Amino acid sequence: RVECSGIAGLIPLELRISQRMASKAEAKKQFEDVFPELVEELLAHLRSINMPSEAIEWYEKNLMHNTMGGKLNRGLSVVDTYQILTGGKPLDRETYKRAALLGWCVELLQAFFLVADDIMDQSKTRRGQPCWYLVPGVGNIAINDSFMLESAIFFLLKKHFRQESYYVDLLELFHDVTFQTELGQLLDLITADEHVVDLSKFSLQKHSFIVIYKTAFYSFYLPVALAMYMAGISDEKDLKQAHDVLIPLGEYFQVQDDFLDCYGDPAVTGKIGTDILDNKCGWLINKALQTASPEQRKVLDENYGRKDSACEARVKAVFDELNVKGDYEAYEEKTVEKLRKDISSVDESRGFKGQVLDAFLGKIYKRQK
Ligand code: GPP
Ligand code: MG
Ligand code: MG
Ligand code: MG
Repeated sequence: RVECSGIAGLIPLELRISQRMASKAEAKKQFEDVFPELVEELLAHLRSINMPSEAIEWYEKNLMHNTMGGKLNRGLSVVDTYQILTGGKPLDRETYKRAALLGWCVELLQAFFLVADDIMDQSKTRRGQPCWYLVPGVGNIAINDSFMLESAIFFLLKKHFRQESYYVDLLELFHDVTFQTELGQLLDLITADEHVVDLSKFSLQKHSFIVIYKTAFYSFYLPVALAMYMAGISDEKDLKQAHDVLIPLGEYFQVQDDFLDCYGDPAVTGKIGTDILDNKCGWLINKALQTASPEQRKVLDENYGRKDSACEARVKAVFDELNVKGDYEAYEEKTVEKLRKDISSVDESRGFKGQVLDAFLGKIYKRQK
């Protein structure tokens, strides 16, 4: 929102926007600066058990290649949420580092999922670089590397949060959310048979389950719930208020991901879409199935999920004929309107704040990457 009155009104709009961008980049830089210290703690542990140096170097590369280089929205939102919940003032150095550590644990969880997901989806690039399993010399070792990214979370939590009354809550949260994500990934994978294409297995209802479980819990609910535990604003009722907006928000985010898989610019998203080739039960194919004529349905049946770029192009042509892009734009507007309404009715009497949810919505509305 651009304010037009008061002192802000005297500063030219372009300058205010560039200041906001600068502070966003600074916030990211400040957050990034915490990571090398955490890597050092992990490597120091390996040294302490006399792990040979080649293994220590390998773990360092795994951590750096797979955890850095993304948007870091999930991790940053732990810090942002904590700051909003504690009154909005800048955090002192120690408090900042603890909130950032929890943020990095979300990023490590994400790194663990993405390394494994790229193997399962046979993706080629991630964040503009080759997927980890495709880096020469890595191959199947990437499977163990993904486990080691997950273990880093529990090592760091134990080291820094073991004495806190909410330590068990943090552990349970990471375990529950990981299980939820795996349940979503399971349905995502078994609905996308590699050899048998059967579009009658797809539905928007199944899609909704897949995306809520594989994405919404870990990307949206987890960062906010972590910050809420740390801030001591973790009444059941407030966790539920956060959950009830963040899950639909996460569902909307993954619909965007499905849209960008087909219509995004790889130079901007950093990844090349594979959903049509992979026979995925994505949002676009489900929308197309709702309105396809018998002829268009035949083209979809014969070309969806085939590992062939000519088949992929035929599917995209049907998507264009059916204007699924227009359906997506209408979905986006309708969904955002409903989310704004739900956020405005949040009960703030116990300290939880609707602003936390607004900040998320602001970050993803009309995103291109
Ligand atoms: C995103 O799906 C979902 C995940 C990254 C969760 C993976 C879960 C595991 C238990 C491994 P996606 O395949 O659409 O993401 P992207 O488009 O980034 O590959
Ligand atoms: Mg996947
Ligand atoms: Mg994938
Ligand atoms: Mg995707």
